[in-house]
Amino acid sequence: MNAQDPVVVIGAGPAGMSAAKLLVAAGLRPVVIDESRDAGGQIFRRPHSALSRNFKDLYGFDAGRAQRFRNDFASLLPTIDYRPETLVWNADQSALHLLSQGHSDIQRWSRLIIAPGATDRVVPTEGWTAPGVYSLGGAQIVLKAEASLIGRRIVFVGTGPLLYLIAYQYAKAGANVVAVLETGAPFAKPSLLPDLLAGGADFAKGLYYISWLRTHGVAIRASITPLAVTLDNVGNVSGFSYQFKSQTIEVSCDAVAMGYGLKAETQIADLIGLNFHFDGQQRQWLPLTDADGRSSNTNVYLAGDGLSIRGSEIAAESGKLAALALLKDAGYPCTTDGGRHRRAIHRSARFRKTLDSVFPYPSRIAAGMADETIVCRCEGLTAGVIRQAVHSSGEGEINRIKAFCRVGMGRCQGRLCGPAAAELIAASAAIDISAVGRLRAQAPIKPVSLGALAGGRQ
Ligand SMILES: Cc1cc2nc3c(=O)[nH]c(=O)nc-3n(C[C@H](O)C(O)[C@H](O)COP(=O)(O)OP(=O)(O)OC[C@H]3O[C@@H](n4cnc5c(N)ncnc54)[C@H](O)[C@@H]3O)c2cc1C
Repeated sequence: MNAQDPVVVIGAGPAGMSAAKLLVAAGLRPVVIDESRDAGGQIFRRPHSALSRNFKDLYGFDAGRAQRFRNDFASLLPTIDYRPETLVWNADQSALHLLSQGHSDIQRWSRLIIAPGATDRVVPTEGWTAPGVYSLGGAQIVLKAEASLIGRRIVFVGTGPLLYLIAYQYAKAGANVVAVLETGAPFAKPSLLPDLLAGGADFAKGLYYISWLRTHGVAIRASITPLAVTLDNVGNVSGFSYQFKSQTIEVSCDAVAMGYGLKAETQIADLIGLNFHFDGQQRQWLPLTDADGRSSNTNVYLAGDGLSIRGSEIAAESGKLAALALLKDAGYPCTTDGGRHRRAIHRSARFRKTLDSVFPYPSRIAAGMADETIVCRCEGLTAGVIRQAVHSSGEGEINRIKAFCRVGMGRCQGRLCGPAAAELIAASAAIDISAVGRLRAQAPIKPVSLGALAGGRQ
């Protein structure tokens, strides 16, 4: 570490910006890097500048928080070195490799806060690579950023709170939401009610979305097994079929949004060489930190959904903790020890744990995919090819299987197919999912052009 180098924050979402605010309050001028055009992260994503939409339509119950975030950001802007539209595509123990508007650059850092958020977790279903099928988060980006809909008659399938939120946002925006199909059984366990009530306003919002959808005639079905996206004779989405209580049902639609919870964006942490642990509750590998976000590298801190999937309010609290930890470690005087933020995170833990059990990643469905289903769309690999690689090699570690069949070797580097491929490998090798390991991150963590890296424009 060179103390002359700046403190850098990756991510201008709730986690990164709440960290930056405390760093500025302590007299620092952090570099804040974000690949998006505007600050706000996923929850406060802004519409394209040519579109005018009011806050209530865009952010619903979160409109007040979105406005506060924007005001805070505007007052912070002169005091930070803000780099929008800048992708961190590689990282090591002293520098970040950046790409901004077709130009590559290197940013050295003395201390680093990593807050890159999360991405959708998908379960491949036959037909999922057809045009007209979107991830849930992708569908929301189309709506929030472009004020557009992914189709006219849309099926929402998957699990998790975002399933209902985004179906509700689409219905409110005038879309015909044909059905919301849930793989979990969230309404089947009244005994969990006290733990869910601990979620307070978040739980109330979830109930509101569900009852709004129901009272507006949207069919909501739980405990379903997705079967296939059906296509018409020119390859466009024409329906979605699923199994419900041993019945096979097909609904007609022209678009499908699917998502099964979120997956932390951990590639930067991995490239820097941080330690990870397998979180059985979230069924994913997460960077290992102490309660304040200190990682296994003494100069690197993590916060937000990129550390653990806990929602936007906890993302902001964890950003503050990471900033306080950094300031303390770097010898800056701190007026607070972070107890308030730690307690807020602790209070939410019961609710988050229950949410994870009510909306589990459907590992059984992922493991049971039909042999013909494409899993790794970058490499065009089916479930059958991955199973065959496990059986013929006798291996069960995901990087070994990658070497045998190229799963996760394509442009997305396994960000999309990794979770489902891991379930498939675990089931085929008859080992626990934690024994499958995690795909090692490789730069570039997102697709970048060789021309841009060579110094030219994209
Ligand atoms: C698509 C999507 C939509 C969501 N919508 C909602 C919603 O409407 N309501 C809700 O309550 N929760 C939503 N969530 C959950 C949500 O992510 C949060 O709980 C919250 O936004 C997390 O805050 P964060 O700061 O940790 O991450 P984020 O808000 O995701 O912010 C992370 C930031 O890091 C930037 N970034 C990531 N990788 C890089 C990189 N390599 N280089 C440079 N910049 C990078 C991103 O551009 C982003 O701005 C959504 C999640 C996803 C994935």
